[in-house]
Amino acid sequence: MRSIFLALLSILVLFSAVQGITIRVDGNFSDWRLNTSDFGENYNNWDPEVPGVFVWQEDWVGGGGYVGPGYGGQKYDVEAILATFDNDNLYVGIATGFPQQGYGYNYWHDAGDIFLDIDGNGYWDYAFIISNYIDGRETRDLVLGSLYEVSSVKKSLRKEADPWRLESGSLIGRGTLAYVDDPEHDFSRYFIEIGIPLDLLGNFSKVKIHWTMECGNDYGEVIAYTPEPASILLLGAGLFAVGLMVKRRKS
Ligand SMILES: [Ca+2]
Ligand SMILES: [Ca+2]
Ligand SMILES: [Ca+2]
Ligand SMILES: [Ca+2]
Repeated sequence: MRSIFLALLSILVLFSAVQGITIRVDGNFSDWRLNTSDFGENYNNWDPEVPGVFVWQEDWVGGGGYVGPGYGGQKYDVEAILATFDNDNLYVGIATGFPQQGYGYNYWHDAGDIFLDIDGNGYWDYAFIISNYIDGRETRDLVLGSLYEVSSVKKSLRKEADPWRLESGSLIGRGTLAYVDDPEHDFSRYFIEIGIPLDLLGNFSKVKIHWTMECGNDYGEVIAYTPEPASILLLGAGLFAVGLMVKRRKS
């Protein structure tokens, strides 16, 4: 009996390790296990090193305000993109110096949509709307915090940073959105968090996530892998082990 109990316990432990963390879409990254109150303007480590959390980070500003591929300093810095899943949602967290209403002086630059390339095959399937501002005014007529299937995209001012925004597409459904000015720092930093119901996305094994702003001065991309296959494998292996032990005890 004891060995069966231990086997079941190990399945539970493996299962909970795969399940990862619980995200609240509130514009605070403590649920990603990051303590950002200690963070400076640049060179922070945005990787919480949590299994099932996928991280891209590039938090620096070079000479003359270079953020690569363009210039603009901290205001244009895309610092990190994090992604993870629970049973029902894909969550994305973005840290950036770029505000929801956009930024500029001679030429106003608007925030981009979060693009999803399902299975990472080079086609941008979906756009998630996180800003309805055009030239600093909230006049864009899309449903904020919602997922659109992409028909065509708008390009940024830099080819390598494309795509920037949805040009035309159809509304698929609602998700959740927070785009929050970091209350703990004087320099420009915003936390974007979104949740997209997996029901809206269908079945897939990985998704490439992309975000930039109109000028394309900086952009980020991360690939997130769905946890289901790993969980099922582990569960299958665990059940097989229990089955062997039960069989052994009977014989
Ligand atoms: Ca949060
Ligand atoms: Ca930075
Ligand atoms: Ca860059
Ligand atoms: Ca950057």
